Amino acid sequence: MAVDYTTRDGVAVITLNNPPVNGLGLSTRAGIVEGIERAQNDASVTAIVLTGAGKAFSGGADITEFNTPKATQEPTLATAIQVVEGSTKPVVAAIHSVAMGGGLELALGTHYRVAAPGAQIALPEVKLGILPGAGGTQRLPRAIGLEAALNMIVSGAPVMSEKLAGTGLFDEIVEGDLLEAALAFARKVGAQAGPHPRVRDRKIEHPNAEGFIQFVRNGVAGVAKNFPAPHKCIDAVEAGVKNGFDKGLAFERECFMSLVQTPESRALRHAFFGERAASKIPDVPSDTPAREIRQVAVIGAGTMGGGIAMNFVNAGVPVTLLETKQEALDRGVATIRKNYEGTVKKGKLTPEALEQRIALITPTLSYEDLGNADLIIEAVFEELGVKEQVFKRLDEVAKKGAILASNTSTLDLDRIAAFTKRPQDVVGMHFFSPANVMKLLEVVRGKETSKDVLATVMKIAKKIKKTAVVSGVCDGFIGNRMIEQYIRQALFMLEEGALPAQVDRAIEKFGFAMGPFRMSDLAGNDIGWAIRKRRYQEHPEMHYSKIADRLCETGRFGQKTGGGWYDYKAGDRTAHPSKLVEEMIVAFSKDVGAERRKISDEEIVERLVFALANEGAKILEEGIASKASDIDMVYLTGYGFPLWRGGPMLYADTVGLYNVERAIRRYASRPNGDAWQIAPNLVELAAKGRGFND
Ligand code: T1G
Repeated sequence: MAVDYTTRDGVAVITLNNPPVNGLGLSTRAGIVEGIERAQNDASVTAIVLTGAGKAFSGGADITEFNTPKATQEPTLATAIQVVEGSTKPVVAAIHSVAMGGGLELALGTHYRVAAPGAQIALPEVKLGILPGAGGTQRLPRAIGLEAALNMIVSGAPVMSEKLAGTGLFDEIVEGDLLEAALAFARKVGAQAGPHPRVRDRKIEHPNAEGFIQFVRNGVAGVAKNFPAPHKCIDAVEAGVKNGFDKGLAFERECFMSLVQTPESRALRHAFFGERAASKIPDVPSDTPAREIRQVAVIGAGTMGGGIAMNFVNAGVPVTLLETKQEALDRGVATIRKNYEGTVKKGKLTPEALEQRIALITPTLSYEDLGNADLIIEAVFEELGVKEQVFKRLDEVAKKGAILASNTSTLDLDRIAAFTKRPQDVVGMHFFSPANVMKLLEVVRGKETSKDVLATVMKIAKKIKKTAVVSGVCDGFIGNRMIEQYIRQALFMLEEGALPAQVDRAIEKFGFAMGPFRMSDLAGNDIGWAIRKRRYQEHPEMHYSKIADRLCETGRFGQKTGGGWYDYKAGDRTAHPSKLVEEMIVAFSKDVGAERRKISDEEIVERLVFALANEGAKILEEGIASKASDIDMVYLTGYGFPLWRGGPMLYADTVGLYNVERAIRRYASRPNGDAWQIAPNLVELAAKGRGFND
């Protein structure tokens, strides 16, 4: 049983004991009910303390049980809470560390609550695309008032327990030994005659509940247009305000049962677990000892190097920043300072903290100063010869056991590792620009990269708040290899009849932050041009539309040249459809003998997103990525894929691989269809009625 039961001087102590976070799975719920009943039947017991072992009071319902029979098997959490609330002997919750979701709802069913300071108190269900489904929308407003409760429920954000002192949620905030204090409190109330106070019996007082609820609705409308849960949270709280506790509880249950089935909730839960699963590397045991990273060095103080350095100083890790020329070094440090000054202006950083961070950066022109670094990351010019010079030099100066990381996004990491005598210490750390902002970090595993290097990089990635995903060595790793197929389809569609604005609008309506043409104009069309030129050399068999080359030949590299796929006014990033480009596209179609036709938005979305999923399937098959959720995390955190769709692989699962296969075969039979080489594992899974994420 995931619950322990003891008695201490006439007080029963029920301890949730279901590591890692005392998730309220079926056995835990059954244990709570059994403990309460056991205490009722023990005449020597006058009161009950309910607490959690380990690092949480409770992290809530066991999300792994969702959409399985266990989730709704009695005793459900609602039943367990009713049993607690119905106990004739007072139940005192002793809360520490974490009381979230169902964990807080359970505590709200007790008669009294004492908490240690520093505990995270939250109803984060909305972040999983659901809502508190065990009375939280009804009890929390009665415990801490309508405004505070609605803010917590709709945001899902944690509040520290001491901030809730003096509210109806906590009877005491305990600085010392929490259990002893809870036992003393229990003995005190156990001596008092019942009935003991129930949160559900309190009133929700508010001078203008209707007005406040409308105010919250207006606030949510903008940010939650693709997420149904926040709206339902408000509906459920409102139902309780208007129709009383019991009706509100019933309505909450209805809302929960409908939300938990939504694709949005599936996507958000997928992202929750995907984020955690990404840090688990199948053949690297979780207890692999990590190397100590006390000092980092970054080579190259350009945009990437500067951003990379900021990640580490933000986490309090000192960085030696190396450049080859003084003015480049000065410029790099000045840019970092300017970035921080911007953050100070926004009130998100104090001037003192800015100086502390800058003080953690040691600029240098000399490789000799890198001798004490535990991790050295190069972010120099993307050319193999330059990397060779850097890594040969690092091999000479870096201390034994230092990790040598390359930020390369397109070069072969194994070739880079071979420039050193320590390939086992070489790894890829591919940051995404701007490196101090984008959460994604592709950790590229060379064939010689040692397991403890990987374990170390995954650990330091967590410290600098990155979502690290391990990729094998291939051209473009995971993200860029897939985006190449996405861009290929986008270019073909221009040739076949679409225009840049239509393609961008269609995929942005699907939910991408930015369509391929606006993105290319922002990043610089010359970057794609250089990659294609290399591609034409290396893979002449790969058929590309030359339409983008035609654009680049006119020097239209995008925002930086005042025009690309779109026209731009000086100092304004707004993309204006370009008549000149439209004429160029139409003329190009004519030159290549392509019959222009109307292309539907649906076809645009299918060809772009299924191109991602199909390439992702090959990446899985080749073992470049170890799990489909890793690929989804790459797209959710690095490429602006809509969170509420869960990533390209989950989206393909949601559409159904049978339908994805049929669509791909349809496009493969049309002009430019040779670009569609359908992934064998996609076909196999479709035939079995399964998905990538099963
Ligand atoms: N269910 C199942 N597993 C969970 C879990 C949960 N609620 N919370 C965490 N885990 C796993 C997690 O996957 C990881 O597993 C390990 O615990 C450590 O997590 C009816 C229906 C609690 C603040 O949304 O926010 O209650 O990778 O790395 O950084 O209304 O986990 O080790 O195998 O995050 O110390 C609502 C979600 C559920 C809280 C701890 N509750 N969890 O953070 O550890 S829905 C939540 C968290 C609900 C009711 C509804 C955090 C944490 P593994 P971790 P951490």
